[in-house]
Amino acid sequence: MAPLLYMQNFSGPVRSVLLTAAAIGLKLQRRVVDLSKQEHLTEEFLKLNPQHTIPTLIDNGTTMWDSHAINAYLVSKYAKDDSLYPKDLSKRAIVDQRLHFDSGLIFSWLRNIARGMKYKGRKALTSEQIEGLENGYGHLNNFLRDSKWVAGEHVTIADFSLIANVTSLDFLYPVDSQRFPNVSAWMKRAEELPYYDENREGLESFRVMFRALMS
Ligand SMILES: N[C@@H](CCC(=O)N[C@@H](CS)C(=O)NCC(=O)O)C(=O)O
Repeated sequence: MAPLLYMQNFSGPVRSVLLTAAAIGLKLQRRVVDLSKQEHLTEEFLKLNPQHTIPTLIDNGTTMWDSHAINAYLVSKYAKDDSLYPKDLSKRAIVDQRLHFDSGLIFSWLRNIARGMKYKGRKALTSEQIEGLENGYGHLNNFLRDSKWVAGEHVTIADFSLIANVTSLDFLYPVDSQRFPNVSAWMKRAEELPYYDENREGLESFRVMFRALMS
């Protein structure tokens, strides 16, 4: 049976899993968990994931969450080769560093900004948030200085995590193509991936949601 993904596609972490599955040609069963209806806080969902986050995946009786862990698992188990998550330890270390950069910095600012808008009624970014994003965009621009993708010449799951979250952030605080040209070029490059629609559709839902919150 195909792995079951609990999801809502406005979420960047969810979109990174959709990109990974599409890239390896894996069909997922999709079950929407509507955060606005607090479906992630039901007893049933909390039994699966007490941290109540999406994406959450069930495969063969194993439940897991955190998009980065899910993506590494899916590639290791289902991909026909290891290019998206190399087995070579030196290459993998770079991919892992970028994944942690996404978790610890990029997504962490996205979550901070999104929660401020959803729960505190903020309509714009604070100066601290802008500083955090400028720092994040700057590091990403450096990672992309000598390579097409964030961890080298091949697309990896680190690109999927970062592209999903950076395209969301780009709506909230646009990436300045003069100051961060490598990031802008990488975002355009990602749009050419044959499975990029997996990001596009949910990104549009994200934009609709946050356009309303910011107006
Ligand atoms: N690091 C996690 C973050 C997951 C996350 O925070 N997802 C958000 C939606 S974008 C969520 O489920 N929020 C509901 C909550 O935290 O209660 C991942 O990459 O999967």
